[in-house]
Amino acid sequence: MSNSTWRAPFIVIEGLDRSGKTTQTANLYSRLQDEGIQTSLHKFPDRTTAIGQMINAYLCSTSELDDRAVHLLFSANRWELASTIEKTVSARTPVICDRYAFSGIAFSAAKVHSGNGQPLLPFEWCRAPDVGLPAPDLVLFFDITPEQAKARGGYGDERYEKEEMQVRVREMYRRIGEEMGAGDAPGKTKWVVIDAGREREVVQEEVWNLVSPLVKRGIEGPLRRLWV
Ligand code: 2DT
Repeated sequence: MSNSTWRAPFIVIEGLDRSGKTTQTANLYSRLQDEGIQTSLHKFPDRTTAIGQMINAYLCSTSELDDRAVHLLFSANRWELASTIEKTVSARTPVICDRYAFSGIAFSAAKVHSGNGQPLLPFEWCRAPDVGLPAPDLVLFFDITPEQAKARGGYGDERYEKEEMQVRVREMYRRIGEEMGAGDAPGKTKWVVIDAGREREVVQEEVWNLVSPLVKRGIEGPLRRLWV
């Protein structure tokens, strides 16, 4: 990163429950630290803010919220951090987020009416509040089949941790990935599907090989905005 048009990358890790996403994110972070690369790590939902606490109560089922209201809270929880992300990459510190706008769309658009199984919220409606957020340079989507997830010990107790829901979420992620495109065009978000059903070490190496060149080389040009 030699002159002022260079900045650090913004990288997002997305994935299904039981895909090993959180472990892999932690591993990536510590490997970057070991190489002397200071990185800023964020997790969405960020349950520490006032908005995040409302989201947490909803996910733990200690509160009920309208589906649209909670969707907007998830988005607001990202907007709270948007300018920090921008400033951090401009200051040449890489940003890694565990979940981002793609989770926002995938989980909300996967909700269905309990009676007739029809979608509760239109896909485009789900995407609208996140339009204009800082766009990541790279998204790693940790994909795992429902069978593999089950073999890893099943899901937890939070609101969305049910097999039927995870199957629909996976389908939504596939749609989002297709729309983002897998291309490598400069100045475009690169969406990479990681087969997270493999051995942890194998996945770890693939992640490292995708992330480390980006972090070491940096990115030329400003951060872009999602879907504008
Ligand atoms: P974790 O288990 O990773 O803490 O996620 N979710 C997340 C949404 O529904 N919308 C969002 O915008 C985000 C970021 C995914 C908690 C759950 O919250 C879901 C799982």
